[in-house]
Amino acid sequence: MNPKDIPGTESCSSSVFVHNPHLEEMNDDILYHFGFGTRTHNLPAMFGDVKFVCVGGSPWRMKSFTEYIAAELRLEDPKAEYPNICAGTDRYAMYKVGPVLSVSHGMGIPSIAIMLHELIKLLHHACCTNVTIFRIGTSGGIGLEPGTVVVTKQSLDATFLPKFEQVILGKTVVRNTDLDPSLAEELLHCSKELDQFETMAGNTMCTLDFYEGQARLDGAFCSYSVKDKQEYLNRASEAGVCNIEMESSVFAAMCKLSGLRAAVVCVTLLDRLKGDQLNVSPEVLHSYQHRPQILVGHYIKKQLKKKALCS
Ligand code: R2B
Ligand code: URA
Repeated sequence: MNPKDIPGTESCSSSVFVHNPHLEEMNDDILYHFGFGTRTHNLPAMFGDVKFVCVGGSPWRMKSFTEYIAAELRLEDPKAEYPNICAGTDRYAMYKVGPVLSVSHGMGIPSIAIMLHELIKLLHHACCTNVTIFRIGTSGGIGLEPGTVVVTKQSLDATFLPKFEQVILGKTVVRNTDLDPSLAEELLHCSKELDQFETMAGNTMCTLDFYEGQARLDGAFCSYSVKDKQEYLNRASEAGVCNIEMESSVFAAMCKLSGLRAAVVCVTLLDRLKGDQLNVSPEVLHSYQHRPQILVGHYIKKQLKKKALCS
């Protein structure tokens, strides 16, 4: 459905692109996993002012990001509870404060891909323009002090190639995983201004699994030796991989297709050259997980300040 067909949005045009001629022929588009529809929800009224989207694995973390950014931007309402906008479904959670939308995506490529299809259509139907999107998350580091924040230069697959492959109609389609280099640069600049924790730029390996897919020795199954594992992680390191997670490749590919300026900011929870098990205390884990939020929060605050000065 064209946003122009929604009553009251005749002059609307979005800079978030969908590439699907079939949408034009639909008179309703149900965003099933969010619990919205273009006929039942006035998406431009609900989301038209969104300029920043922050996505991350856990619903709890995305709610806490919303509370944090509300306080940072002084948009908090003491009475506000920040309800989950997707209350009709428990697949994903979504929160909004001012121009900042925060959405959970679950774990792994299939889960984030479904969410991104619907998010991109939502932003398009809502006539959003100039949207910047961030994935904030956790990862395993390679040779880094736990707690280090990595801003992704390039997302690589488990063979260290910068691509995301998807089988469509029985054929493998290869998409590139470029992220916005200037946005990554600006985030690194923000980290220097903050000077609160180690932040670096590096490649991020995106895998299909947390255990064997990331060369762990502690899964239910393991058919390789300690030496095989070390050799694989050393090869990853030689390919510039600084951290390993499970969503960046499809995130980069889909954001690029839709014209969204995108960055991936993940904190490392452990050094994979030293071990596999995550045994940090809940308090330390909590403080590490907050770091990408602090960095992205600082960036958003700066951008909004700049915009206010210009207007
Ligand atoms: C990081 O952490 C999760 C696995 O524990 C996964 O979603 C990821 O990318
Ligand atoms: N998330 C991952 O995908 N891997 C880790 O080692 C830690 C968090």
